[in-house]
Amino acid sequence: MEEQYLPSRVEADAQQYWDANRSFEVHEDPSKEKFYCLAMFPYPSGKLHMGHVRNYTITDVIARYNRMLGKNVLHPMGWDAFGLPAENAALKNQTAPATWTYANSDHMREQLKRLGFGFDWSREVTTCKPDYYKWEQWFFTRLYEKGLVYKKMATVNWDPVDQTVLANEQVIDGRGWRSDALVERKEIPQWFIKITDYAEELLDDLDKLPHWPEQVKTMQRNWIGKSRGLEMRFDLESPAGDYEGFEIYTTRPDTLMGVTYVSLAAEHPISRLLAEDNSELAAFIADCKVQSVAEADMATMEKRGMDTGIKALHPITGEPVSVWVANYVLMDYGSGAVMAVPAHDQRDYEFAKKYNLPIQQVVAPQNGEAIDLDNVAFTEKGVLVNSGEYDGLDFNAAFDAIAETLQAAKKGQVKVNYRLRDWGVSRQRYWGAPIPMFNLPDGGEIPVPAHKLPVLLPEDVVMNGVHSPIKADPEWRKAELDGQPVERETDTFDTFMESSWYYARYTCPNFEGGMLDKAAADYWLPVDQYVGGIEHAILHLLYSRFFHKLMRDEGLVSCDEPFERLLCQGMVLKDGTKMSKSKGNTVDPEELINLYGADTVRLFSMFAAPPEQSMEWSDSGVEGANRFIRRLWKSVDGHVAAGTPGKLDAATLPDAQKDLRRKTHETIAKVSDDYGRRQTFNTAIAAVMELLNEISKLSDRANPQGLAVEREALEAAILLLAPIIPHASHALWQALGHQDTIPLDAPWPKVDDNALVRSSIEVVVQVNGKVRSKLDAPVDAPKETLEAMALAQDNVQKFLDGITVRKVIVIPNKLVNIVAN
Ligand code: ANZ
Repeated sequence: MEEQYLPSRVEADAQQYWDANRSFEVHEDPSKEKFYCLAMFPYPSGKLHMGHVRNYTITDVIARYNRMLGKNVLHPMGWDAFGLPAENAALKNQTAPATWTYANSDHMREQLKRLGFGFDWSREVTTCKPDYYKWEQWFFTRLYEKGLVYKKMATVNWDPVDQTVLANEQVIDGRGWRSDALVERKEIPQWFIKITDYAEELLDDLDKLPHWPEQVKTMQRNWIGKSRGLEMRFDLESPAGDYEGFEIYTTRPDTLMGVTYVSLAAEHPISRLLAEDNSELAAFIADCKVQSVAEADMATMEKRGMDTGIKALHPITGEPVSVWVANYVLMDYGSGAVMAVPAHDQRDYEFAKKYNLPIQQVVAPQNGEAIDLDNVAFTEKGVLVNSGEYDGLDFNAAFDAIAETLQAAKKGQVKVNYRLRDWGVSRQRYWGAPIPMFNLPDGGEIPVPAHKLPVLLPEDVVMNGVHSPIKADPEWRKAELDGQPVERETDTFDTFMESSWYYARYTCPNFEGGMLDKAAADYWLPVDQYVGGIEHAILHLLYSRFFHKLMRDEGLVSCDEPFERLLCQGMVLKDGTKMSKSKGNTVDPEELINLYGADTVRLFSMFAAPPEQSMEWSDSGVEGANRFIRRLWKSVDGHVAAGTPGKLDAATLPDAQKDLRRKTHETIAKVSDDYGRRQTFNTAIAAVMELLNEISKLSDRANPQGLAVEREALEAAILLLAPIIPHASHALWQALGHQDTIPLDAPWPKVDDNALVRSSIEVVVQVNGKVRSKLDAPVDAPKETLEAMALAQDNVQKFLDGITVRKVIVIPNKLVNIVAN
């Protein structure tokens, strides 16, 4: 072997070997346990950053580890290739988005290869290619036929100068990024997929995911937002037009007797009707339209409203209460109207304070304490007061009693609501998969029939920065169906559509007979280990889970959930802040590879922190990782030069050699647990570092037995590190004479339980509670022996000088404490 560790040569050699032997190409093999390891695929933005390196090192380590356990491991890679950045880059660089995207993915593929990631490149999926999005389009038409897709008016950002829709990212301080015009909200027809039909299952099945981080499941639960409440009717004192009343939805029917007014959403039909002959109200409603409807903004924004002047009747007391229009009531939640209980709801409270509306307490704390309604609402549950016949009831009893009263009066019923909204998938951008719909001359539309799919997106286009090239070109939309002229839809899909099923397509990326090859999908799915950023905790993971259930119901897959185990890796920080281009604190992985080699980069990124915690970048840490590999290299080199090991005869070894063997097997046990159960690769590396220290301390190269023990220790170290530093391991394994196997396919080392048995153990000796000595005692020595050994120690004798031993406490294999005075 080379005496010097030369990473560039070592890495090129190993990569060539893997390439030539197609080491990472896998096929379904029912005789083997499968393991599907997946990293969230990258957007081809130009070049890899350290976040990618960390993400893909984690999956590569897990994939290689499972392969060494004997499993058939699928570890694929591809490109989340559609999206707005390509359009922006196209404008800036005068290239077509496709050209830019393909060039970037070519470059990044080479970078991934240089890092030695064991991807099965024969399965590469590129979502902007027609052989991929064709099936997405086909699936959408299937969903349409099943009634899971519909069209409705929905709001977009409209740039009145450029006459175009803007993505949220293109609205800067309320103005168009290009025109600087004030952006308006405009309603246009858009396509939706009925994810709400699956809300209950998406919620319930979170319980089937014990290996997902609790935090992610909580975020999904909150996003789905299931609540149980009461829908009830408030009649109007006198009808407004055709309206004799309206429904409200509440999760707190126990507060019903504290209602002091009701509020309608600005878009509520009664609000609109009343605005017809109330110009002030009309102006207020128009004003509400420009405000944000984002939930976070709704909570913090100033509560504003207007009294409509009409009255509604309390469903139990019949008392009239005023009807307001309020900016914090959403039209698309519940029924777009709320009963306001200022004493017990903070939004209503702020509103009532502002407009001087009455505040009436109807709930008191369970413990009888007084509440102070001068500054905030009392929003906890408690016992009813000032509520007539319901006084004294707790929340559940009040809920049931009031529900019963209203149900009997046909004025209300129990209702479950979800915060989750249907998924709007229409985008007015160019660089996406065309929505496969034909618009008909009479205004209707039909899905593009399967034989006319894919609806191809032209790649050779010139971007002008204003309109999507397929919208700007009147020819593109022209099509024909059964001899009739029809028009292609020019909107494209939300790019979350592509990322929602790529994991399934990897199981059969070249299948032409359908969206998925059932046999392949059933063999590989679900993904056993998914790894990606926490920023995808909600949308990407929810949409993927939804798509999986849709595909299951289409008969394409058999399991219920796509991702068995989820790991969300932490951020890469530098100087305490997230590494990012905008902060200018990035480190270029490529430069690091040139300096130190890929193995060092991989080792450092796994050593710096456990995978789900953030890791701090440190130059000295990188150098340390590199030094460690060189030290390992030197150990192997010295070992090989020292001669040929004999056959290991464990029984006859001297103690120091037994100790080294024990350390080797303890390390194997620890590292196996760290890789498998704990997924803490940093402590696994630390354990191998310790082993290497022991090797240098205890090795005895003077005789064949000593060499055999050292050989066993070094081989273990190399195999245990093989998933993390695969190139160096590849070379070192060969240097140790393994010409026919490579670490990649070597079996994971096994613990020899006999080697773990200790012949002696360290026992601490205390005099009056202070440590005075340590004994090397035989394992399980009887109490009397330990006591005698302890008392014989020189240092113990010294402290007992002139005093009398009163008592000796012995904890076998651990401690002897001598009490004396
Ligand atoms: C009266 C009440 C009293 C309420 C009280 C809360 C506390 P979740 O749990 O998220 O489902 N609400 C209902 N529809 C609304 C809409 N369209 N826009 C804004 N708010 C709406 O929330 C249900 C609660 O949110 C409902 O219960 C209602 O206020 C409000 F002490 O009714 B509550």
